[in-house]
Amino acid sequence: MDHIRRVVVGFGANLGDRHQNIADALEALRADPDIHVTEQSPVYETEPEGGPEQGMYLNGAVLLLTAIEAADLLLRLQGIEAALGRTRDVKNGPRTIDLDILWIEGESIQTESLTVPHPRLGVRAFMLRPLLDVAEDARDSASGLVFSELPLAKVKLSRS
Ligand code: PH2
Ligand code: MG
Ligand code: MG
Repeated sequence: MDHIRRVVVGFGANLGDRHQNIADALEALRADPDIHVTEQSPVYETEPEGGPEQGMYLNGAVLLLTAIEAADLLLRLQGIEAALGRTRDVKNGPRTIDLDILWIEGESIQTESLTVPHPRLGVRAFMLRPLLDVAEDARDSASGLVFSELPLAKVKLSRS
């Protein structure tokens, strides 16, 4: 446990009852006593990017206040994914629920299991738009890059 800071977690679903999977995942996050969910972006319907041919995604993000360390948070997110039936067979393939750490205020992390900010934040509107919805002022602490100044920040997504 360190200090409390803002964290943005992105969610995505394109298998089963997508809205229900997202609702269940967010409920599990809220049930964690070490995590305070303070904002939620709209839910957007987005074209799948990468991977095999697959169905449309629902994507969004939540803002958390938490003191738990990134590696611990990642394990908790993976626990929620597993509890909701997430399997990992096809890279970038369809999934019941995907929970990704998009940004942690003031932190820059590169380990084998985790890169923060998310390495594709600048090239995927379905991550960047929801991030800015809940943390408009977010910046990359290593480079100083202000995410709202990225070209992709102007892209409009359709709400589900
Ligand atoms: N996630 C992927 C691969 N492709 N496409 C969309 N639209 N949304 C996603 O969340 C997504 C994706 C792998 O994590
Ligand atoms: Mg993931
Ligand atoms: Mg992902």
